[in-house]
Amino acid sequence: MNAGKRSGLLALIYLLTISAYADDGYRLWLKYDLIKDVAKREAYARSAQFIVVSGNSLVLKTAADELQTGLQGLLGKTIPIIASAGNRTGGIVLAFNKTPGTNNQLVNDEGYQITSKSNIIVSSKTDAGVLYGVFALLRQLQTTQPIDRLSLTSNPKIRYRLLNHWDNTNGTIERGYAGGSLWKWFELPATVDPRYRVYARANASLGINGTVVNNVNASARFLTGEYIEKVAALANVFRPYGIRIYLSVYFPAPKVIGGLKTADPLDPEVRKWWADKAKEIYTVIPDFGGFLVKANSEGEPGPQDYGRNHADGANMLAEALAPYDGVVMWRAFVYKAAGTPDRPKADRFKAAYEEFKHLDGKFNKKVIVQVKNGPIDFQPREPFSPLFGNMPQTPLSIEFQITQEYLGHATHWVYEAPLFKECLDSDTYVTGKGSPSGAATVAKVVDGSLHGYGLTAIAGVANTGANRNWTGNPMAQANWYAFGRLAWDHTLTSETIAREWVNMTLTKEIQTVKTITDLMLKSREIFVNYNTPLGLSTPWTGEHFAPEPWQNQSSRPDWTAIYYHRADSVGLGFDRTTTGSNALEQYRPEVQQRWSNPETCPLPYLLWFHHVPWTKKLSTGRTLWNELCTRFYTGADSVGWMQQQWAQVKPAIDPEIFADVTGRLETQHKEAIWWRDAWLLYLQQYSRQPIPAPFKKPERTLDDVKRSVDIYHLR
Ligand code: BDP
Repeated sequence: MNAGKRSGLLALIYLLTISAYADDGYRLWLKYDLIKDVAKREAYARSAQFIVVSGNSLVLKTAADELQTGLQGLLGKTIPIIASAGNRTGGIVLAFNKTPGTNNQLVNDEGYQITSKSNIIVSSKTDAGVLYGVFALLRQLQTTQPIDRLSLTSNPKIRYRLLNHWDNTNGTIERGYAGGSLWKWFELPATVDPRYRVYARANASLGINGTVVNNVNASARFLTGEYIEKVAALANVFRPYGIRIYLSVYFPAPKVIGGLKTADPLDPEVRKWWADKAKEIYTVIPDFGGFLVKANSEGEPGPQDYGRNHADGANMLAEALAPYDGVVMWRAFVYKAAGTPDRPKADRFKAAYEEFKHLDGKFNKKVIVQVKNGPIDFQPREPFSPLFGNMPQTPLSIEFQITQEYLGHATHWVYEAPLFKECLDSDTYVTGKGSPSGAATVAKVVDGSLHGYGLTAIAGVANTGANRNWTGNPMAQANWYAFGRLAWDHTLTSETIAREWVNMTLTKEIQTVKTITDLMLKSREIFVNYNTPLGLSTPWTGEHFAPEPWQNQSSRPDWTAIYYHRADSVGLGFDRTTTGSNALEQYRPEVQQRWSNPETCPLPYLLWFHHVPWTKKLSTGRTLWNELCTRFYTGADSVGWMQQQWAQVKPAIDPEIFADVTGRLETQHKEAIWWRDAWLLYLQQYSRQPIPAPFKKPERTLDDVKRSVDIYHLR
């Protein structure tokens, strides 16, 4: 074979190989593969013959480049960026206009408008808005929507839309299941991994405009000059994408790295230390976003160590930021000595409200209090935190967890949009200043419309890691995507978001999109059924993975399993009514009324609020025990159904992704049965009831399952 023929053959083999293994997930939803339908492609091309950028800024340049990159892939040709459209039509104009009075349909700075007449015009008051508009336009093409008669206006409902990374200096992640940290602290600032830019693009495509790069259990090192330089190098990469950097801070930093004797927030030297630190940061990162703080929580120090309260601590930091455009996000994830003998009615559920409610109105105007979606800790299902609606004078941000700490880590396929939506759409029954129409939902607290908060924020604990595909489980990319889309617009439905994501990431084949969307929409309920049905929870200490409802030893009562489920010979569940901890009193009377009565309490929340007898008949017609068995069994069986459904999508899915998910589902099925068996065999000791027909009793014994969990814990 001559050299020419041989190289031709090699090229062919190469092409075949890459087309068979083309998708390693790295490109996320920004694939921009060539649109296969020629007619469609040509129609798009007629409306996208050139790009004009009117205005000049770093972010605007990004917008034009992103548009050009996207179109290059989708249309298969380079669309020129030209100085002015003149009389030409059939192009895309990016217009950023700060003049008041123009774009007056745009209610806030980052909103955008897309109209198509003779040209497609993407306009906004700010360059960031244009960038978001560009990604929205590309999304139209990626999901094969028409672009010739566009009239779109979209505004983010929440101002600060952040990812929170729980990443450490040594490259580990507090709760990461997709490899180590994305940030290579040892190499920064001199070496800047190109991947940081890909990360920024992905976030900007969703409208995420901020990122906290380090763990809330923060190392003081992040505030040293050495680390500020590293963080500044990341900020330089994120800036062109409209993303600001924030840092989690270690409250006693003035002592630990500043050499002061105290970190008392009322001490003048401490205050000066923070003011100087802020100045040092803003000198190198002029658009620094601010501080996130976990204080007096789970052993982290804080203002209470000096007899001060959360507001004293937060306000000190806010004052340090006063000269700058930065904010303090002070977390309300606190729980102290719940359930100790001297506080028999104490309940971890009530802790955040007890510590924060009375501070309403006492925070500096630059402070946002960041509240987890539920009162405990990112459980597969929790009622909304009673703080929402109860701090009318304090901007509250909502913190969701994208990383699957309690949702089966990287082996379980759980699409989280329904979880986020369930909380955002919950009615607090609070009446507010603006009294917006409809229910006073958690979303309306968070987006500021209920109480008229000026600062509004939402945070998602990131699920990204150094794995090539970013999230370990390829399906978990959808959770990053869904968080970002909902942060922009919480009225989007879980289904719309799922469809978009599948179309852009996996396939456009109609039946397959349907099948996968359906799987996604059902996945969270399936998980809840085999993991924590009817309002069970598993926030005990450890990795938050293995099932151990028997766990009863820990340094604190609220770090045991038995604290939460309270199984005994009578029944199961935590009584939070007046006969128990009365946590329900923290909600509005309308909520209390519904949830305090076991007959009207929705079944998904039942055991959150009631200790229910095993033989009690539920609204399903089954006894509590039989209902539990039904849910655990159907939940685990449903993973079998997921496997079957997934098998059908093979022809329309990239082989690498198909194989990856197939493998994970197999593991998920085994683990679902493990959880089911662990819970039911353990609870059966108390219920003394048989596993009802048609379910077959577990093949293992309680001792077997306990042993397997012990082995799981071996290092
Ligand atoms: C819990 C995690 C723990 C975090 C904590 C937090 O188990 O690792 O530090 O939340 O949010 O869910 O601070």
